[in-house]
Amino acid sequence: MRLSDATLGHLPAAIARPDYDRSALTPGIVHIGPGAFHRAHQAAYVDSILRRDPRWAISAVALNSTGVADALAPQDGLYTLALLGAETRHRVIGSITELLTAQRRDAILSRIAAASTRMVTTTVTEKGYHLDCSGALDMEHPAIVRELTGAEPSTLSGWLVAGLAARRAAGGGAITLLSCDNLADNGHRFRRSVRDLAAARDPDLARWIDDNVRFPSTMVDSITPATDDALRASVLAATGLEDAWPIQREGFAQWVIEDDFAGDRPPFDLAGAKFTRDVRGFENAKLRLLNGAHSSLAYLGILLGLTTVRDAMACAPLAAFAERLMRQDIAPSITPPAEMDLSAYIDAVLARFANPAIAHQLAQIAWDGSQKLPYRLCDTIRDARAAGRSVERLAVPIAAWFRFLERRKASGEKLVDPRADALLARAGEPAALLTMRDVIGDLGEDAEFVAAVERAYALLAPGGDVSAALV
Ligand code: CS2
Repeated sequence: MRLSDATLGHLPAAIARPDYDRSALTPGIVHIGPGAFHRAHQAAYVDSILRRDPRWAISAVALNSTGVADALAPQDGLYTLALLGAETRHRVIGSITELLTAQRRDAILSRIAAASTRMVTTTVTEKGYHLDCSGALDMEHPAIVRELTGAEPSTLSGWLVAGLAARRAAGGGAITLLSCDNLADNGHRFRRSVRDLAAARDPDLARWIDDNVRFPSTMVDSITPATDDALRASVLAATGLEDAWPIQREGFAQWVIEDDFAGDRPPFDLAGAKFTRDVRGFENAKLRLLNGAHSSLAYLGILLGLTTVRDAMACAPLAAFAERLMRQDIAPSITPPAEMDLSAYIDAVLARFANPAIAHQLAQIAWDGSQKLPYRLCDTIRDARAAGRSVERLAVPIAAWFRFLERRKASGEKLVDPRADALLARAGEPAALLTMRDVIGDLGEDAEFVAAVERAYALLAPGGDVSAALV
């Protein structure tokens, strides 16, 4: 029997389920990119507030594939969320009430235009914003060039420019656009991604955006390993209902949102989110410490022949390296908010990484290095150089990434990265990789950093002793 509205009553009593009348919900949020992270994180927060306010259900828009709609439409948008821990808990999430794919152009645009929609949220990953290394919309990117010639929308920027134009025409009123991706200053970057295209195509619309659209920044956090067959089987065993696409995540979740909304603000604080005027300290701590250490464990762990974050943390020299990196090299670059104790934050991140209930693939974290490393490590390295601190240890994960690229080139295994061609063409030549300004920025011209990368790169040579680099 398959999970759906009609079968909810068959769930065992221990499985949490929507505590509200789903038929009374109306969509107040359009979410673009309903992948695993959205369904693990924001959709669960929304699920927790719908009893209180049914006007915030989610219309989920998948721009690049029909997979989520195909899996969830027969389930009335319902899916199971497994919260992994010593005792895994299951929760059926009911906050997604509509699933739209790019083929439904008019339906998507009317949803964005409707006055009842008060927020558009996104999880499209770093590459979905099409920004160049200065943080502006990349006007030379082929997909953006197509948007500039007025073709049908295909990128996030194009869809939102078309959607906001429809909203202005329909008198839908002010709206909040909230990026839920792991980018520093994600509100500002999201704004560039949308407003720069509007300014190039329709300057009046750009002015309307300035007057009517807010782009708060956010920090989102919850470790979400990809769905696998083991999860499908354990969900079936626990719930008795088949679910074509269940989601898993750690029990912990955090959401800090800049309090800068265009109008109505969903009461996410009632579900544990935090509204604040200053999100930057939280964002930097999370991106630089957690994600910076995650990427470091991924590239070094793969070189060591390891598979999961849990295995990497069980490798004492690697775990100790990650801890030193966080405490000694990354933490000094962060100005934490007054309420945050950085040392306790690092303790918690290390414990989360070591969670024995989670098999988070290092290969998943290794994806899209060219998009992730600028925020996760390069900003920290730049700050360390400016402050005169050593970058010897920080150079190690960059060199490990270079060796990882080289291995992929040699093995022919697919490199998941929008810059894969350029990276593979340069793999094996650190000097050439260091000239990629869109990834490394001006660090490639910094002799001290370049020398540190070259030293670490030599230590990480195939057949060499990786532990020599883990100092
Ligand atoms: C991970 C993140 O896949 C990755 O690159 O570092 O998805 C990480 O698990 C989340 O940001 C945790 O909130």
